Amino acid sequence: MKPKILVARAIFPDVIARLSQYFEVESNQEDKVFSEDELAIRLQGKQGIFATLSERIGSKQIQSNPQLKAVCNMAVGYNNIDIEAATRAGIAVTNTPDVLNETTADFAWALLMSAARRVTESERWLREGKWEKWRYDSFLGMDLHGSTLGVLGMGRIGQAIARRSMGFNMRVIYHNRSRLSQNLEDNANHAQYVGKEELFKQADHVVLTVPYSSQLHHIVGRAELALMKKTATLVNIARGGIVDDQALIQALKERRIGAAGLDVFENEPAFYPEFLDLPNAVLTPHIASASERTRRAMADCAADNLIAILTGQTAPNPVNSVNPASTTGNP
Ligand code: 8YV
Repeated sequence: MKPKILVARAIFPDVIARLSQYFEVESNQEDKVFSEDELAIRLQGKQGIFATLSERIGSKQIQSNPQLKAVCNMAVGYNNIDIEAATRAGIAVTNTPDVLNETTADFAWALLMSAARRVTESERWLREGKWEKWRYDSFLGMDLHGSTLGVLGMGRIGQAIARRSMGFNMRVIYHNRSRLSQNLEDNANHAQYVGKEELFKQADHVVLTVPYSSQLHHIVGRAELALMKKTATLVNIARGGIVDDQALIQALKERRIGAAGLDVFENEPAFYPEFLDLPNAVLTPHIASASERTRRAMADCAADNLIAILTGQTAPNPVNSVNPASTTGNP
Protein backbone atom coordinates (compact mmCIF):
# COMPACT_ATOMS: atom_id res chain seq x y z
CA MET A 1 0.00 0.00 0.00
CA LYS A 2 1.25 3.47 -0.89
CA PRO A 3 1.74 5.96 1.99
CA LYS A 4 -0.88 8.72 2.11
CA ILE A 5 0.12 12.36 1.74
CA LEU A 6 -1.67 15.69 1.69
CA VAL A 7 -0.82 18.32 -0.89
CA ALA A 8 -2.16 21.28 1.03
CA ARG A 9 -2.62 23.78 -1.82
CA ALA A 10 -3.11 23.77 -5.58
CA ILE A 11 0.18 23.05 -7.36
CA PHE A 12 1.34 22.12 -10.86
CA PRO A 13 -0.68 19.06 -11.98
CA ASP A 14 2.45 17.27 -13.23
CA VAL A 15 3.94 17.50 -9.74
CA ILE A 16 0.78 15.86 -8.34
CA ALA A 17 1.13 13.19 -11.06
CA ARG A 18 4.73 12.54 -10.01
CA LEU A 19 3.82 12.33 -6.33
CA SER A 20 0.99 9.94 -7.20
CA GLN A 21 3.55 7.41 -8.49
CA TYR A 22 4.77 7.06 -4.91
CA PHE A 23 1.83 8.06 -2.74
CA GLU A 24 -1.91 8.06 -2.35
CA VAL A 25 -2.34 11.80 -2.77
CA GLU A 26 -5.11 13.91 -1.31
CA SER A 27 -4.80 17.10 -3.29
CA ASN A 28 -6.49 20.46 -2.95
CA GLN A 29 -6.78 21.68 -6.54
CA GLU A 30 -9.73 23.88 -5.51
CA ASP A 31 -7.03 25.71 -3.50
CA LYS A 32 -8.91 26.22 -0.27
CA VAL A 33 -6.75 27.64 2.53
CA PHE A 34 -7.33 25.25 5.44
CA SER A 35 -7.90 26.59 8.92
CA GLU A 36 -5.65 25.16 11.63
CA ASP A 37 -8.44 22.81 12.81
CA GLU A 38 -9.28 21.70 9.30
CA LEU A 39 -5.63 21.03 8.54
CA ALA A 40 -5.32 18.85 11.66
CA ILE A 41 -8.27 16.81 10.36
CA ARG A 42 -7.02 16.63 6.76
CA LEU A 43 -3.70 15.31 8.03
CA GLN A 44 -5.31 12.28 9.60
CA GLY A 45 -3.75 9.12 8.21
CA LYS A 46 -1.16 11.11 6.20
CA GLN A 47 2.54 10.41 6.53
CA GLY A 48 3.58 13.54 4.72
CA ILE A 49 2.43 17.00 3.78
CA PHE A 50 3.45 19.17 0.84
CA ALA A 51 2.92 22.55 2.46
CA THR A 52 3.17 26.26 1.74
CA LEU A 53 3.53 29.21 4.05
CA SER A 54 -0.26 29.38 4.39
CA GLU A 55 -0.38 26.17 6.41
CA ARG A 56 0.35 26.60 10.10
CA ILE A 57 1.87 23.36 11.35
CA GLY A 58 2.14 23.52 15.12
CA SER A 59 1.60 21.27 18.10
CA LYS A 60 -2.12 20.84 17.32
CA GLN A 61 -1.49 19.31 13.89
CA ILE A 62 1.51 17.35 15.15
CA GLN A 63 0.00 15.89 18.31
CA SER A 64 -3.22 14.81 16.62
CA ASN A 65 -1.25 13.06 13.85
CA PRO A 66 1.32 10.67 15.33
CA GLN A 67 1.71 8.96 11.95
CA LEU A 68 3.13 12.16 10.34
CA LYS A 69 6.78 11.82 9.25
CA ALA A 70 7.48 14.56 6.74
CA VAL A 71 6.57 18.22 6.41
CA CYS A 72 7.94 19.56 3.12
CA ASN A 73 7.48 23.28 2.63
CA MET A 74 7.41 24.76 -0.86
CA ALA A 75 9.29 27.82 0.44
CA VAL A 76 12.72 28.68 1.68
CA GLY A 77 11.17 30.12 4.85
CA TYR A 78 9.57 27.81 7.39
CA ASN A 79 8.23 30.12 10.08
CA ASN A 80 4.81 28.50 9.55
CA ILE A 81 6.16 25.33 11.17
CA ASP A 82 6.92 24.72 14.84
CA ILE A 83 10.33 23.18 14.22
CA GLU A 84 10.92 22.24 17.86
CA ALA A 85 7.61 20.42 18.14
CA ALA A 86 8.24 18.67 14.81
CA THR A 87 11.74 17.62 15.85
CA ARG A 88 10.51 16.31 19.21
CA ALA A 89 7.93 14.22 17.36
CA GLY A 90 10.54 12.88 14.92
CA ILE A 91 9.05 14.68 11.93
CA ALA A 92 11.49 15.68 9.20
CA VAL A 93 10.99 19.22 7.94
CA THR A 94 12.41 20.46 4.63
CA ASN A 95 12.45 23.70 2.64
CA THR A 96 13.37 24.84 -0.89
CA PRO A 97 16.57 26.90 -0.64
CA ASP A 98 18.75 28.18 -3.51
CA VAL A 99 16.33 27.56 -6.38
CA LEU A 100 14.67 30.91 -5.68
CA ASN A 101 17.71 33.09 -4.91
CA GLU A 102 18.14 34.75 -8.30
CA THR A 103 14.45 35.26 -9.06
CA THR A 104 13.85 36.74 -5.63
CA ALA A 105 16.88 39.01 -6.01
CA ASP A 106 15.56 40.20 -9.39
CA PHE A 107 12.28 41.09 -7.76
CA ALA A 108 13.93 42.99 -4.91
CA TRP A 109 15.43 45.17 -7.61
CA ALA A 110 12.05 45.59 -9.31
CA LEU A 111 10.63 46.89 -6.03
CA LEU A 112 13.66 49.04 -5.29
CA MET A 113 13.63 50.68 -8.69
CA SER A 114 9.86 51.17 -8.69
CA ALA A 115 9.88 52.71 -5.23
CA ALA A 116 12.98 54.90 -5.62
CA ARG A 117 12.03 56.14 -9.12
CA ARG A 118 8.28 56.33 -8.42
CA VAL A 119 7.33 54.01 -11.28
CA THR A 120 3.97 52.76 -10.06
CA GLU A 121 3.00 56.10 -8.55
CA SER A 122 3.59 57.95 -11.82
CA GLU A 123 1.91 55.22 -13.84
CA ARG A 124 -1.24 55.55 -11.74
CA TRP A 125 -1.21 59.31 -12.35
CA LEU A 126 -0.78 58.80 -16.10
CA ARG A 127 -3.63 56.26 -16.22
CA GLU A 128 -5.84 58.74 -14.38
CA GLY A 129 -5.41 61.09 -17.36
CA LYS A 130 -3.47 63.71 -15.39
CA TRP A 131 -0.52 64.10 -17.78
CA GLU A 132 -1.03 67.50 -19.40
CA LYS A 133 2.49 68.85 -19.72
CA TRP A 134 6.15 68.21 -18.90
CA ARG A 135 7.40 69.71 -15.66
CA TYR A 136 10.93 70.01 -14.34
CA ASP A 137 9.87 68.61 -10.97
CA SER A 138 7.50 65.83 -11.99
CA PHE A 139 8.03 62.69 -9.92
CA LEU A 140 11.56 63.46 -8.82
CA GLY A 141 12.96 60.30 -7.32
CA MET A 142 16.09 58.98 -5.74
CA ASP A 143 19.02 57.73 -7.82
CA LEU A 144 20.21 54.18 -7.54
CA HIS A 145 23.48 54.59 -9.39
CA GLY A 146 26.27 55.81 -7.20
CA SER A 147 24.23 55.39 -4.00
CA THR A 148 24.72 53.18 -0.94
CA LEU A 149 22.77 49.95 -0.70
CA GLY A 150 22.25 48.47 2.77
CA VAL A 151 21.39 44.78 3.02
CA LEU A 152 20.05 43.49 6.33
CA GLY A 153 20.53 39.72 6.36
CA MET A 154 23.31 38.86 3.94
CA GLY A 155 22.34 35.27 3.18
CA ARG A 156 22.20 33.77 -0.27
CA ILE A 157 19.39 36.03 -1.47
CA GLY A 158 21.04 39.11 0.06
CA GLN A 159 24.27 38.27 -1.72
CA ALA A 160 22.45 37.86 -5.04
CA ILE A 161 20.87 41.31 -4.53
CA ALA A 162 24.22 42.87 -3.64
CA ARG A 163 25.91 41.32 -6.71
CA ARG A 164 23.40 43.04 -8.98
CA SER A 165 24.34 46.45 -7.54
CA MET A 166 27.69 46.29 -9.35
CA GLY A 167 26.02 47.43 -12.55
CA PHE A 168 24.70 50.49 -10.72
CA ASN A 169 28.11 51.39 -9.37
CA MET A 170 26.78 51.26 -5.82
CA ARG A 171 28.55 50.88 -2.51
CA VAL A 172 27.20 47.97 -0.46
CA ILE A 173 27.04 47.78 3.32
CA TYR A 174 25.45 44.91 5.20
CA HIS A 175 24.59 43.66 8.62
CA ASN A 176 24.23 40.01 9.47
CA ARG A 177 24.40 37.62 12.43
CA SER A 178 27.98 36.95 11.41
CA ARG A 179 30.44 38.45 8.97
CA LEU A 180 30.83 36.83 5.55
CA SER A 181 34.18 35.48 4.42
CA GLN A 182 36.31 37.88 2.39
CA ASN A 183 35.57 35.87 -0.71
CA LEU A 184 31.78 36.11 -0.27
CA GLU A 185 32.03 39.83 0.53
CA ASP A 186 34.03 40.37 -2.65
CA ASN A 187 31.43 38.49 -4.68
CA ALA A 188 28.69 40.61 -3.13
CA ASN A 189 30.08 43.78 -4.75
CA HIS A 190 32.74 44.15 -2.03
CA ALA A 191 30.13 44.50 0.66
CA GLN A 192 31.33 46.06 3.91
CA TYR A 193 30.13 44.76 7.26
CA VAL A 194 28.63 47.47 9.52
CA GLY A 195 26.59 47.55 12.73
CA LYS A 196 22.81 47.53 12.40
CA GLU A 197 22.47 51.22 13.36
CA GLU A 198 25.13 52.26 10.87
CA LEU A 199 23.33 50.35 8.16
CA PHE A 200 20.12 52.30 8.69
CA LYS A 201 21.98 55.61 9.00
CA GLN A 202 24.27 55.30 5.99
CA ALA A 203 22.16 53.49 3.41
CA ASP A 204 20.29 55.33 0.68
CA HIS A 205 18.32 52.15 0.07
CA VAL A 206 17.77 49.36 2.59
CA VAL A 207 16.76 45.85 1.53
CA LEU A 208 15.58 43.34 4.13
CA THR A 209 16.39 39.70 3.50
CA VAL A 210 16.43 38.22 7.01
CA PRO A 211 14.41 35.07 7.71
CA TYR A 212 11.63 35.53 10.27
CA SER A 213 11.93 34.17 13.78
CA SER A 214 10.29 35.38 16.99
CA GLN A 215 13.63 36.93 18.05
CA LEU A 216 13.59 39.06 14.89
CA HIS A 217 9.98 40.21 15.30
CA HIS A 218 9.82 43.95 14.49
CA ILE A 219 13.60 44.35 14.20
CA VAL A 220 12.69 47.22 11.94
CA GLY A 221 10.48 49.48 14.01
CA ARG A 222 10.09 53.11 14.94
CA ALA A 223 13.69 53.42 16.22
CA GLU A 224 15.31 51.96 13.09
CA LEU A 225 13.06 53.97 10.76
CA ALA A 226 14.05 57.12 12.67
CA LEU A 227 17.71 56.43 11.86
CA MET A 228 17.06 56.31 8.11
CA LYS A 229 17.63 59.20 5.73
CA LYS A 230 14.49 61.16 4.87
CA THR A 231 15.00 60.23 1.24
CA ALA A 232 15.77 56.53 1.83
CA THR A 233 13.92 53.57 0.35
CA LEU A 234 13.03 50.46 2.34
CA VAL A 235 12.41 47.16 0.53
CA ASN A 236 11.01 44.13 2.32
CA ILE A 237 11.07 40.84 0.43
CA ALA A 238 11.78 38.85 3.60
CA ARG A 239 8.73 38.34 5.81
CA GLY A 240 5.92 40.22 7.38
CA GLY A 241 6.66 40.64 11.07
CA ILE A 242 10.27 41.66 10.46
CA VAL A 243 8.95 45.21 10.04
CA ASP A 244 6.54 46.91 12.41
CA ASP A 245 4.05 47.79 9.66
CA GLN A 246 2.18 50.39 11.74
CA ALA A 247 5.46 52.22 12.41
CA LEU A 248 6.30 52.02 8.70
CA ILE A 249 2.91 53.41 7.70
CA GLN A 250 3.48 56.41 9.99
CA ALA A 251 7.01 56.97 8.67
CA LEU A 252 5.82 56.88 5.05
CA LYS A 253 2.81 59.07 5.77
CA GLU A 254 4.90 61.71 7.53
CA ARG A 255 7.60 61.41 4.86
CA ARG A 256 10.20 60.52 7.47
CA ILE A 257 11.54 58.09 4.88
CA GLY A 258 11.23 58.42 1.12
CA ALA A 259 9.50 55.30 -0.11
CA ALA A 260 8.98 51.59 0.45
CA GLY A 261 8.70 48.55 -1.79
CA LEU A 262 6.87 45.78 0.03
CA ASP A 263 6.19 42.23 -1.05
CA VAL A 264 5.43 40.94 2.45
CA PHE A 265 3.24 42.21 5.26
CA GLU A 266 2.10 41.43 8.75
CA ASN A 267 -1.03 39.24 8.71
CA GLU A 268 -0.97 38.38 5.00
CA PRO A 269 -3.18 38.60 3.07
CA ALA A 270 -5.04 40.91 5.48
CA PHE A 271 -2.43 43.71 5.39
CA TYR A 272 -3.18 47.07 7.01
CA PRO A 273 -5.43 48.97 4.56
CA GLU A 274 -3.64 52.26 5.42
CA PHE A 275 -0.90 51.12 3.02
CA LEU A 276 -3.31 51.67 0.14
CA ASP A 277 -3.44 55.41 0.86
CA LEU A 278 0.33 55.85 0.66
CA PRO A 279 1.52 57.05 -2.76
CA ASN A 280 5.14 56.36 -1.74
CA ALA A 281 4.58 52.64 -1.16
CA VAL A 282 4.87 50.03 -3.91
CA LEU A 283 2.85 46.99 -2.83
CA THR A 284 2.93 43.47 -4.27
CA PRO A 285 1.19 40.29 -3.06
CA HIS A 286 4.14 38.12 -1.93
CA ILE A 287 5.34 37.28 -5.44
CA ALA A 288 9.12 37.69 -5.23
CA SER A 289 9.71 34.05 -6.17
CA ALA A 290 6.92 33.98 -8.73
CA SER A 291 8.53 33.23 -12.05
CA GLU A 292 7.29 30.19 -13.96
CA ARG A 293 10.70 28.52 -13.81
CA THR A 294 11.33 29.20 -10.14
CA ARG A 295 7.91 28.21 -8.85
CA ARG A 296 8.31 24.95 -10.81
CA ALA A 297 11.76 24.40 -9.34
CA MET A 298 10.38 25.04 -5.84
CA ALA A 299 7.53 22.57 -6.36
CA ASP A 300 9.93 19.95 -7.74
CA CYS A 301 12.26 20.52 -4.82
CA ALA A 302 9.50 20.08 -2.22
CA ALA A 303 8.36 16.92 -4.04
CA ASP A 304 11.95 15.57 -4.14
CA ASN A 305 12.21 16.04 -0.38
CA LEU A 306 8.87 14.34 0.31
CA ILE A 307 9.72 11.38 -1.90
CA ALA A 308 13.18 11.03 -0.32
CA ILE A 309 11.93 11.03 3.26
CA LEU A 310 9.03 8.66 2.73
CA THR A 311 11.11 6.21 0.68
CA GLY A 312 13.82 6.09 3.35
CA GLN A 313 16.40 8.24 1.52
CA THR A 314 18.23 11.29 2.80
CA ALA A 315 16.25 14.46 2.16
CA PRO A 316 18.17 16.97 0.04
CA ASN A 317 17.06 20.01 2.06
CA PRO A 318 16.57 19.18 5.74
CA VAL A 319 15.72 21.99 8.12
CA ASN A 320 15.87 19.92 11.31
CA SER A 321 17.82 16.93 12.35
CA VAL A 322 15.55 14.11 13.32
CA ASN A 323 16.74 11.25 15.44
CA PRO A 324 14.19 8.46 15.07
CA ALA A 325 15.40 6.90 18.35
CA SER A 326 14.18 9.91 20.37
CA THR A 327 10.78 10.33 18.78
CA THR A 328 7.57 10.39 20.74
CA GLY A 329 5.26 8.73 18.30
CA ASN A 330 6.12 9.56 14.71
CA PRO A 331 8.63 6.78 14.01
C1 8YV B 1 6.88 31.52 -1.44
C2 8YV B 1 8.55 32.57 0.20
O1 8YV B 1 6.17 31.97 -2.51
O2 8YV B 1 10.08 30.84 -0.18
C3 8YV B 1 9.58 31.60 0.63
O3 8YV B 1 9.93 31.60 1.84
O4 8YV B 1 8.20 33.42 0.93
C4 8YV B 1 7.96 32.52 -1.18
O5 8YV B 1 8.96 32.25 -2.09
C5 8YV B 1 5.91 31.22 -0.37
O6 8YV B 1 6.52 31.12 0.84
C6 8YV B 1 5.14 29.95 -0.70
O7 8YV B 1 5.03 29.05 0.35
